[in-house]
Amino acid sequence: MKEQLSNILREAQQIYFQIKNLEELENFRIKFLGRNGLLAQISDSFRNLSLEERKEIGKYFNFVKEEINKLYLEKKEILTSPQKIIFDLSHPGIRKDRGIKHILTQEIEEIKKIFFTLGFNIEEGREIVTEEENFDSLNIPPNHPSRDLWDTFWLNKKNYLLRTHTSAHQVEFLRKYGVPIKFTIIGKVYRHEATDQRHEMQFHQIEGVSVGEKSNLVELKSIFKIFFEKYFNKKIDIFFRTSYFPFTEPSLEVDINCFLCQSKGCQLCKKSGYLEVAGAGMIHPFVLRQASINSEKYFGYAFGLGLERLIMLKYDIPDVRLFHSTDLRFINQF
Ligand code: FA5
Repeated sequence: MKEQLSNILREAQQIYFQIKNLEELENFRIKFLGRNGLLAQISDSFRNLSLEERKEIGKYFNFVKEEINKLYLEKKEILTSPQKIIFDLSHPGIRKDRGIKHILTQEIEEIKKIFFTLGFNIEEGREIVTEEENFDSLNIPPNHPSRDLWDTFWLNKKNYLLRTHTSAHQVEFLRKYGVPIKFTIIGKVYRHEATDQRHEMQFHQIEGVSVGEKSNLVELKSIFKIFFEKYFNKKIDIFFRTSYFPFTEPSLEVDINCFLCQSKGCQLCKKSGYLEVAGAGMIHPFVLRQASINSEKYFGYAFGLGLERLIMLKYDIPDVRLFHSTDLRFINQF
């Protein structure tokens, strides 16, 4: 009888794996656990056993019945609970959206690669700098308007601020590396100003610095030319305008044709037909001296590119504020 019972249990375990729906499950229940099922039939024959035998076989009977009942309840839960359907390999999958790198991160990686191939070390600096680093070391006098509350985010700790430009690290890395040297600093900068289509309070800059005995403006212009052609993957008209920065002499501003109006003049380019993408120039001897570099022997050029403006030109993005919006329709395009 014990053998009969173990055969019943084995059969129930085999059928368990073939049950696909509730109707098959009900047949399972009737066959094994029903009033006239296999277990009920076998229990009828207990009458012919002695008390001792009945005790022993009764224990095993209860064990088998309990096991089959467990199988029944387990399958019932699988068939009635929706989560368990994931075990059905024929069931269509649930589509999950995958995250992507933000366009700013993608382009920073691309730009780092280009400058690396042009021989520049890649640095990041810090977003919190001292007044000395951001202004004094760059020949920006104490009464200069850029130190004003309206341009700079000052921190509570005296003399500390959120860097307003990546130039804040020029002297630091010149001191660290010595000359000759070429490096870039890529990262976020902050300006306390009103935002519009071209201006954000928080944006990214790419600073380039090169100091050597022969660094000159012609090399600076070729670096721009090569960089823009590699970055935009086409020939680009670049316009150099004379300008003024206290830490460069001579100073330049660099413009590129406005993509939105094809240089006809629109709101984005303030009707000029061009977009300013960088400030640049030959490093002022004052700055070289701050880094203990002999300014009679060594010359340097530096530039600061606005990353968001470059990406706007590359992908025809009409408003800089879109970069920090959480609009997935914008973010998922790239
Ligand atoms: C500077 O920040 C200088 N430090 C650049 C420099 C470096 C000059 C080395 C000489 C030598 P400027 O404030 O013009 O310069 O900013 C540089 C670029 O950052 C601009 O050409 C523009 O592309 C971008 N930019 C400036 N302000 C904003 C803003 N509010 N939002 C987005 N991009 C901006």
